[in-house]
Amino acid sequence: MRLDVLTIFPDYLAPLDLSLIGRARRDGLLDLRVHDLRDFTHDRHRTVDDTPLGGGAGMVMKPEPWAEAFASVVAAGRAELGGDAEPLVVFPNPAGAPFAQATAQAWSERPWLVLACGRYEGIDERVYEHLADAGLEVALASLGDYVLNGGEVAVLAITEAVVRLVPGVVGNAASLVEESHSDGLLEYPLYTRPATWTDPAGAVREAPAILLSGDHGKIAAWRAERSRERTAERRPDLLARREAPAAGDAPDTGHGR
Ligand code: JB8
Repeated sequence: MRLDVLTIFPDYLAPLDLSLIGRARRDGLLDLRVHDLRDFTHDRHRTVDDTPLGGGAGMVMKPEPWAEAFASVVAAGRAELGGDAEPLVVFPNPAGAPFAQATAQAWSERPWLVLACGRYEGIDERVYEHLADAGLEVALASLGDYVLNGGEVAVLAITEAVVRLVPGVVGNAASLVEESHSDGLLEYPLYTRPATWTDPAGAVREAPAILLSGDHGKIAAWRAERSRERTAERRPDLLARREAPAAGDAPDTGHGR
């Protein structure tokens, strides 16, 4: 998978050299390029922002550096990936569509994402219009109903959620099937040794005996029950959605618990 990130803070993306994503890059499963938006300016001060037309607080990102950056990054990607490759252009945006596990799954199956990090109060609206008119597929994605200072932290989260679903990136593919949200429910509780643990306050805490029974059918049924119970308690919205999926929800996987 090819990922291009556009940002005025390239150093913010340094964690993508580490851990699972870093290994995916070294293994050739991920070709990640980080570009400094200021390299697409032409003035002495490398200006990317200006005051909002119509007035208001803060600054707005100017359209010209964005248009030049996209022209450069999209041309380079097309040349390197081959003639028919087209990117999905993703803008983290608190006014975007909710980014969920189903989004991560769908995007992990794409050959090429361009992730564009806004800053200040946001980007001149004409940039989105220009990209759509140029025939590019554009998605605005929100991590949740809160506001960050810019798109970089969202791009870190989106990249991790997407790249770990690329085949070969996570060593044990079975762990991707069992985790929270893979089937629209929260994961069951996990335990490891010691089966009897005395906590620092002196309380003796037993792991559920059924997990030591060796009866895999019973263990699966117990976990399914805990999964439902926990989802009903913490995320009733997820259970409601499984009963009556809304337009735009993830399709039923057919292996729900
Ligand atoms: C300026 O909360 B966010 C987000 C916030 C932003 C920009 C982009 C994304 C640009 N503020 O996802």
